[in-house]
Amino acid sequence: EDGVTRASRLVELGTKWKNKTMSTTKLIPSQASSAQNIKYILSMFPYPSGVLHLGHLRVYVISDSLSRFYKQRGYDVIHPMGWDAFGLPAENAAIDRDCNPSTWTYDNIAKMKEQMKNMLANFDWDRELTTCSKDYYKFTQMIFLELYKHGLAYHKEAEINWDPVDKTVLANEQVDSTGHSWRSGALVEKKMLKQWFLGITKFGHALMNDLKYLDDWPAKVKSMQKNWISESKGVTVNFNTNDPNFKIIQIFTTRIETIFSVDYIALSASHPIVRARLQKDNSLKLFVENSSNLKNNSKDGYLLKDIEATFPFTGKKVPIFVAPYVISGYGTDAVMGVPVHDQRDFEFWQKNNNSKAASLPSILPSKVSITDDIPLPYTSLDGVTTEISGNFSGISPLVARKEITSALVRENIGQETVSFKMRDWLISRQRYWGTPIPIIYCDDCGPVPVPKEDLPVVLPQVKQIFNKGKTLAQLPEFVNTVCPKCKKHARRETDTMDTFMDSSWYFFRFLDPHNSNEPFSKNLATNGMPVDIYIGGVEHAILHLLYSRFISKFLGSISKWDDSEHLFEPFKKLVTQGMVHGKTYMDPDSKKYLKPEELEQSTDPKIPTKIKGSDKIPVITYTKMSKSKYNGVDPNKCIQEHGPDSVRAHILFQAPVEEVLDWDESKIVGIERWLTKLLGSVEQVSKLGKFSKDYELPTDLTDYEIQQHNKIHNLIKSITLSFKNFLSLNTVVSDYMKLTNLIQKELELNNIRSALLMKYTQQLVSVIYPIVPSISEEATEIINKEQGWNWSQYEWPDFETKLSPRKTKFKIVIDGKMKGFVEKEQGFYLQDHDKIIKDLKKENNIGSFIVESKIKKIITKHNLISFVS
Ligand code: ANZ
Ligand code: ZN
Repeated sequence: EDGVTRASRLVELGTKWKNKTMSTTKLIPSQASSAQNIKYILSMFPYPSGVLHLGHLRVYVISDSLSRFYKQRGYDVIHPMGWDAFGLPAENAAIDRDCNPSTWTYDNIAKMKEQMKNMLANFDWDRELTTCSKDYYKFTQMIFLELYKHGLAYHKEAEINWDPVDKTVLANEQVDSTGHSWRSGALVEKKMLKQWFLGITKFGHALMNDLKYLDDWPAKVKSMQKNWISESKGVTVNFNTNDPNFKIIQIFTTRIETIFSVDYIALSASHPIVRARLQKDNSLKLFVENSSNLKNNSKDGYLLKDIEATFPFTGKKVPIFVAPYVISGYGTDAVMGVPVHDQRDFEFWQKNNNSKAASLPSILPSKVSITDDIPLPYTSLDGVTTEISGNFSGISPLVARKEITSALVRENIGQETVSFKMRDWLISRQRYWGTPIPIIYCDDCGPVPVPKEDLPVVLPQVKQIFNKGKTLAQLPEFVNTVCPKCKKHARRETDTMDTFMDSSWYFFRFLDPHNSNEPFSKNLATNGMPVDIYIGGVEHAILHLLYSRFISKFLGSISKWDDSEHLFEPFKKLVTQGMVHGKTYMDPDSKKYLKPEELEQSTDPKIPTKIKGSDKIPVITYTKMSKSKYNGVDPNKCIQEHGPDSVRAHILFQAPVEEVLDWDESKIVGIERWLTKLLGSVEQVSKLGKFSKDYELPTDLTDYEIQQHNKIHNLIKSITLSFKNFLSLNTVVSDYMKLTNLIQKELELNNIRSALLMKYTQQLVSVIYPIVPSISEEATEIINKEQGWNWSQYEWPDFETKLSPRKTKFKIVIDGKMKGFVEKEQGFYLQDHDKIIKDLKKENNIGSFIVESKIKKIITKHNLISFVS
């Protein structure tokens, strides 16, 4: 057979059936389906970069296959697609190419939409949304105003992460552990700026706690979220100060039992006392500016010489430092330093207070005396409290923790609290291409929210983008406005929102995409949410998923949607698909990566690839696709060469959904052969005669037919369960192949009646629809043409329970000698010989006579099995 014609037919079929969709009940708002019957299947929507890459392809093949499957099973499937269209790449492209970000974005959307259609992804295009369209961002602004109304959006001066390359502020989540920007890779600087924050920490407990209900989320993602949120149970304690403007410093500690050993207080650069002093104290200002570029593991400190702190319990006085190791925005921005019990505090004290000895420990191992020489700091919780601890000495540290806390609460100088590592979400971005923050600044009224009826605050079209990131601020017609309250002259906020805000609620909008009054109707959201299956990259394990959970919970808390358990979790099942790795060739000597043109590839798969002009065999590995490794694959080209269904089946067949996929295009030939064979078999079976479209399984099946029926229906069962329960789509494809082989074999053997074979063929054509839709459509057309039917393959076949076959006695003969009888199902002798041997070896009376290695031939009849060696 000719590989090229084979492939080109598959390509043609892709084009032929490209726009064929299977309609289900349209979930238009007026005829909302009942919640039980809705399956909401969602792929993470892409950034419209203009090119679909293999990662996209993999996600959309998964979601498209699932959505087709559930449609066949009778669900009202929601399978929408949209565009996460605001963000820096558009802005940078506009600067580079001197065009408008909007033009660039919408061009890319058009391109990507076409590519999605080419891969036969069947999205609900009537639900399409684009976050940069004002029909969408109007409601992003409305949700911001809801947050504002509920005290969850606030304007605050804070130490923020500044990306010097992208010239914008970053959320903490966007800075990696080495202090670099997730996007530009630049070393992030600290700056003080007045910014808009969203109060995600108010939902910290629910975000943490409810993870335990997400049974269908990967454990890895849940633990990443846990680590990110990181709930710490502790105590806040008020220390008095002699600062004339601040009477109290509140510290947060998780080790209150060590408080009797406190030696100093340390403040972060954001602490109000520090803020207040910055203007007057130049050397402090210098210290803060310099240390802003230091990491949090710096041991530097700045002593505030004119003030000190007093622990009201004991009257103990301690110095106050400003220290970069105190993280801005965590806890209370103030810590009590306990050098004898904490490593960081120990090092800080050594560096900043050499002359003065640290306090004695308040906890020590049980057998040790306070004057003994033990290595410090003593960080363990084992032991007993020492006499330093006054009324609380001689008890276990955990008991002391409880008792000291109660005493502080009683005296009104302390309180139990939880702090989260997760900080409030900084959403201000000093960039143009984003949702304008709907706030107006008035000299008299302060920040005033834009009234709902004035939304959207439209992002003005601009001719030029300023690389300094201040584009909106330079547009007087945008900036100047009137105060909604007092009608005096006022200025608009010129920052835009983090694009993660746009994507934190888009799954609600998909349920009611044309609503022009509100983001979505409560009824439709309640019916459609949560998303049943959400598919996307594990790179979103923290940011996007956490923000989406937060906004969903917030919208639930203000009654914008409902769910019976009141968890307000947006995504029931989360599937994180693995990466696609490309085939990488390396010169074994120079260790250089080789370009395709440096290789000599044979069309014969048995001949290995060589390095051109030599006999050297390159080292082949699979690695993350990148330009520098010359291992990138363009899915569009692949589809043009092999047809969409070959690529779809290949991508699913090569690896389980959650695992890394090593992209080896040479293996696609196997898929092409299978699909071609499948169509050939369908054609042949359809030509066996004229049959009834709704042929019922007859009652007089022969044993052989029963046996084959069971084989076929076990495969259909396995396919159904793989889709439904395990999402093991690679086994679905291998079951498809087995089914095809079975049918082809029966065609050759002619052992089952043709009407039955036709029926199985129809069932095969139905179950392949989710993954190879154009092949399924074509096969249906072939059948209908030959049979003169108008049959539709969309209904999913039931798998019937195994009919129990009658038993019969087989005579077992080995090399002409009778060894005994075995009772088996009548069809036993028809099975694979390997299976027969395996089963017979288990039989007590004859098993020991059968020596596999000696067997040359097996003769099987309806009552006899004879081995020849
Ligand atoms: C006194 C103390 C004694 C502490 C001791 C620890 C050990 P986690 O679990 O991370 O929440 N801390 C509080 N606020 C901080 C901030 N903004 N930046 C840096 N550190 C801060 O740890 C809480 C502990 O980290 C707190 O308990 C506090 O130091 C410090 F033997 O208080 B501890
Ligand atoms: Zn005003």
